[in-house]
Amino acid sequence: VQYKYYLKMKKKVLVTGVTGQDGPNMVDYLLKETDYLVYGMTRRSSNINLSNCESFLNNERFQLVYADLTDGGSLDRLVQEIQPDYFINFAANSFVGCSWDMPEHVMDTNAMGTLRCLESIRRFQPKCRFYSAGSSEEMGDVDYSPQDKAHPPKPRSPYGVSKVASRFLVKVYRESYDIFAVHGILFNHEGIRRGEEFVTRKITKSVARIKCALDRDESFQPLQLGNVDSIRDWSDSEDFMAGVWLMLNQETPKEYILSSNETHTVKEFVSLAFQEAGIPGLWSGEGLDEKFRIYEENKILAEINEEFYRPGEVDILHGDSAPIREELGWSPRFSFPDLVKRMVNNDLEIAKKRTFSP
Ligand code: G4F
Repeated sequence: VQYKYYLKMKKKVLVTGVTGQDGPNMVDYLLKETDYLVYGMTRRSSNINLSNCESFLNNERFQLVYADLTDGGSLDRLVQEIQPDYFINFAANSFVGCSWDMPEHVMDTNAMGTLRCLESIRRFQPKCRFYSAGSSEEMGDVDYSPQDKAHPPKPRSPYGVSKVASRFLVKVYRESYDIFAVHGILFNHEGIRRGEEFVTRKITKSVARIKCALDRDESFQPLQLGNVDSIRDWSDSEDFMAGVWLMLNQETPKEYILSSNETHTVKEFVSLAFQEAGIPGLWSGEGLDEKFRIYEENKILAEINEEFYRPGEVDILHGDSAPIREELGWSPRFSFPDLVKRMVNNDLEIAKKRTFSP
């Protein structure tokens, strides 16, 4: 991996999952807030989508590198070549819903993937600081709210289990080999780089599609959703990057929860997103017959489709991020309405461009 001479002495950060959401947000954060060299890792595939990487692909302190969490040899090679000072693992199969369809793949990528990263560090770069992306899905069938670090792991999905396994692997490697490894527990975090299978982006994309159709007096398919009573603690992913970096830069490895400390239902997200696009609506009906209609009109904007229910649901996630706010001074910039507004406006821009370009 070639860099200009004057860049060679700088510290190096390896960030995996660079084509996803958190990976590129972390790269943006590091290029802005540090003078380090940043290596963004992605898998080799015949059709790599780099659309989330446009802001830094040409930055002279950034380098795209290839390896795969399911291939330990490729990680070993990368760690030996780069000799990173920090290894931030955001790569994962992160869609909870799909973890029932391909549980082995999820365990292999997420849990065994963490193990492979830790093994590479242990053997080739033991002084490297490692970040493992934990999840509020580890809380699962919650005992109390808000959930803090002491909440027992009670995962409800193969995805949740994979993250609990990662958490304990990190602990074991820290205690057995004195590796600086932290496993931050991040509650839901979204944004304009969010994948379309996650509920927030699915909603904001549909809002943009429906808004364009209404503006042109065209018909449209309502947004189809599963469990709209689900309660989540949503933040903007960009805000979490500073928190992750703080966790990695303490004297001793200590883990924290990152969350907004407030909760909203999927229904509330839907209402606010349509309202943000200038389409106020109302929920009515119950269960599978519940619908979201344009206010004082009969047009259906969103409805329930059983297909999107999960075999096991986490009904409520509500994080307690007081410790990182009080001890490390972390605080978010974006509120829940800010998040919804940013995502809706971004998708409206995209939809308008698509509609009017030749
Ligand atoms: O957006 P979601 O798919 O996110 P989920 O399952 O909460 O997981 C996300 O957050 C975790 C942290 O808590 C991360 F670890 C994980 O990687 C991911 O980023 O679903 C949110 C809620 C669920 O309760 C789901 O059942 O929305 C509900 N929902 C209702 N209708 C739907 C839909 N979810 C999706 N994806 N699609 C629907 O149509």
